[in-house]
Amino acid sequence: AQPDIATVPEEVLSLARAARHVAVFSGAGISAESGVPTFREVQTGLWERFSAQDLATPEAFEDDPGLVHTWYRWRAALIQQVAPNPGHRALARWQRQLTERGGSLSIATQNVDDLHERAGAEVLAHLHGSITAHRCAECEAPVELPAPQYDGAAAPAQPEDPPQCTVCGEGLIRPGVVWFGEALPMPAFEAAAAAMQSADLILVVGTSGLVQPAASLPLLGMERGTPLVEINPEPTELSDAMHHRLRGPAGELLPALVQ
Ligand code: BJW
Ligand code: ZN
Repeated sequence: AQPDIATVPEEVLSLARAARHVAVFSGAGISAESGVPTFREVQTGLWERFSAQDLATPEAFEDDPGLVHTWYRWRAALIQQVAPNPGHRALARWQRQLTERGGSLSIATQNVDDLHERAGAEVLAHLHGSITAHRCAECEAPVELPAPQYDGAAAPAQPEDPPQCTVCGEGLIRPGVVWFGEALPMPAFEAAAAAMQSADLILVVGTSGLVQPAASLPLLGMERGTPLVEINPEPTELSDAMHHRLRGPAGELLPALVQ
């Protein structure tokens, strides 16, 4: 037997082979093996004293726009410097295979990175926005910023102020992401809900399942009895609701699942 196949039970392999419409709900853990830190990891450099949860808020941006802006620019630089991993690539491959056979694989991600896309997959829903999109915090005008100049490997020594909006002349430019207390983009949320409700297999990959309302999306499959499979090295808030729990890194388990 091939060693990597042994980590996925036969029952789950046969679910994967039989599935025509797969829905994937992904979180920071799928990008961890690419070198993008998850939200519950301890931060370094300028952000040492802050948790990611504290920085991802409108209040943090109001209190210290430079700190939050620089954090996002540094993360954008890091994301730009890293590459998709075998987990992202396995999903992209499976999406192509299913689409060719008249099926589908829908990805609803909480991640603001573009690593699914760079692996060749189409993403149905970016539930928490995108780190490369920007808009005015006051008038909401969309703005394009040049690619960040930081070295993503090292945190910048000094915070840098965000640019000012040239449309209204008042607001500061903020990242096009969803912070705590903000509403998720409705079209993305609805598309993800529809994909979960029509799937015949749901994969929950690399998420702690702590952040609502996104974390409730895969549970929509329970109404139809759709098999739910979790891929995560650790138990999560969603684990109890899963029919199968595959404990290990997504970069190894996803390629083993997609034959
Ligand atoms: C691996 C791995 C490997 C490691 N392979 N796996 C009760 C009910 C409903 C809501 C609330 C509630 N209490 C509070 C709320 C509100 C709040 C919330 O949920 N708070 C909780 C913390 C309790 N939610 C909100 O505020 C949301 N908005 C909202 O509710 O709006 C209401 C409203 C309606 C109408 C009008 C106005 C308002 C918004 C939530 C926005 C979340 N935003 C962030 C930041 C995005 C930008 C950025 O990137 O900076 O989204 S926070 C952060 O958490 C980010 C993530 O997408 C999200 C989820 O995190 P994720 O992806 O699960 O990562 P981690 O780090 O938590 O977990 C990583 C996992 O990977 C771990 O399990 C590891 O084991 C695993 N792993 N290596 C596989 N190799
Ligand atoms: Zn403006």
